Amino acid sequence: MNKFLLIGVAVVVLLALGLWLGGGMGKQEVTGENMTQEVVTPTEAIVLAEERVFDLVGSDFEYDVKEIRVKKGETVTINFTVIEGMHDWRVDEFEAMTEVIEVDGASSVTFVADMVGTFEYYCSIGQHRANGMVGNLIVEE
Ligand SMILES: [Cu+2]
Repeated sequence: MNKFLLIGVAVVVLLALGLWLGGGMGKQEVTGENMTQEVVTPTEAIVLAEERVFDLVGSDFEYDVKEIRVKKGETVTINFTVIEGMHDWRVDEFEAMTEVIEVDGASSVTFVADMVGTFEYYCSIGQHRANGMVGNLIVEE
């Protein structure tokens, strides 16, 4: 009795081993149920940091864009031009600033918006800021 059981177990083990090795054991039929399916996981999309570009025009004494909204972590580029007077664009919190330019001039600055909040950008020339040459950079989570 014991011997029979042992042989039975041995056969089952051998069959299982045969299946596992992919060879099959002679008469043993390989059914779909017992086959291991290869699971194909979709390749994770590579998420590139968003790059945001804004064109701003300065005049006496305002920016044509008064609010810029970005997401935290985005790389922000400001392309600044002037159609009147002499101005710059800067945000102290990100130590971002363009050059001071005059009409027909152009200056760009790129920075990473790595803090959430509302930050005032302004022109640093004379009393321009006090005269309202400001805007808000809003960085959202
Ligand atoms: Cu100005």
